[in-house]
Amino acid sequence: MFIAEKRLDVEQVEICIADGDHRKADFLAKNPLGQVPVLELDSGICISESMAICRYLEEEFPTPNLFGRDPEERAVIHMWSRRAEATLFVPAVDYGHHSHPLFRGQFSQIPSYAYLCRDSIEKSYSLLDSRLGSVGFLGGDTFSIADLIAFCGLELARLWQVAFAPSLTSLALWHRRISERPSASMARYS
Ligand SMILES: N[C@@H](CCC(=O)N[C@@H](CS)C(=O)NCC(=O)O)C(=O)O
Repeated sequence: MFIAEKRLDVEQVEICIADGDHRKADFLAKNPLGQVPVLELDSGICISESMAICRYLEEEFPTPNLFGRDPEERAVIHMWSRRAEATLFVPAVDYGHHSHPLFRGQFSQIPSYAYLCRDSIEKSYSLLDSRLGSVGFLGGDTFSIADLIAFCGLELARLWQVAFAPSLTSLALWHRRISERPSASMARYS
């Protein structure tokens, strides 16, 4: 989604996790953690960790700006990015891992932890709704990495059937607006 927002033409190589491509020696040489995504530079350096990749691309290709244009804007965007990640994105990942039959063989599922994750997601929806009652985007007046993280977290939560309540009208309007961005097709599950 970040690459699409930047309108960059980046060669993509698919790694099939179901076939275990991410555990093969050639991929582990690029990322010893055996996880996607990895950005392989022309220099041969491999960058993994999504936020490290996004920050690198932001510096190399500053327009459109997605991390903030001055210290104040950068701080506000960082604050909302961290909130979106900690209260929505990570709990959405963990909720799936600890509740969905798909992951039963892979994780020692802890139902009480899944419950806490669900609670965090629902509280996050309210937090975001109240923020979006006074601004168009989480970081202020333009789309930023904070919206991207929140949107991806929300889409993942929706995949696990943890939808937001229709009464959260500011969140619903924001969600519709972000869904209409061409880049959103990269993050939507439904
Ligand atoms: N902290 C990493 C997490 C990456 C991650 O969890 N990747 C998942 C797919 S979205 C993966 O490769 N899972 C395979 C595995 O962990 O075996 C990041 O932000 O990029």
